[in-house]
Amino acid sequence: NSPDSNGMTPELEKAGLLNKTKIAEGGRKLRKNWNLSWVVLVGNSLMFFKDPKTQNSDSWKPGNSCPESSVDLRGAQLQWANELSSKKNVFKLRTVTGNEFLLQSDTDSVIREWYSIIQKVIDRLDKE
Ligand code: I3S
Repeated sequence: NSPDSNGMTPELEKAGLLNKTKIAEGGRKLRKNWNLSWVVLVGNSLMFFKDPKTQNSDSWKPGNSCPESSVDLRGAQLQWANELSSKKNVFKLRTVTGNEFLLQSDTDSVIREWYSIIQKVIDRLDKE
């Protein structure tokens, strides 16, 4: 049951700090630039904020500061990608539009929770 499609406010699923780098834009490879990002999963979207002031669970709501970027998870692909970095606990998220992000945390449980909740959203959207 999608909270987006019936006009209801989507629910906050998860928010937290992760290391992030974008590695491709529209299928074109980009140079890595790792940054700490405040990541918010709401409804079908994964949003990235860089302003530390936005690091609370209301940061995604209207009237608060805009995300640096936002990813539509519909049709997205998720995979562990430790071969793509010297860092541990790295996964890659690829959008239908060919944007690719690496997300990373030094804490095993943190990165596993993010992987599993993002995969759950992707699976839910695949079934719609
Ligand atoms: O996959 P790469 O190219 O070895 O990634 C590293 C580089 O992007 C490096 O930046 P410069 O080559 O622009 O100096 C970054 O500082 C590293 O963090 C990148 O590698 P890791 O293994 O951290 O993803």
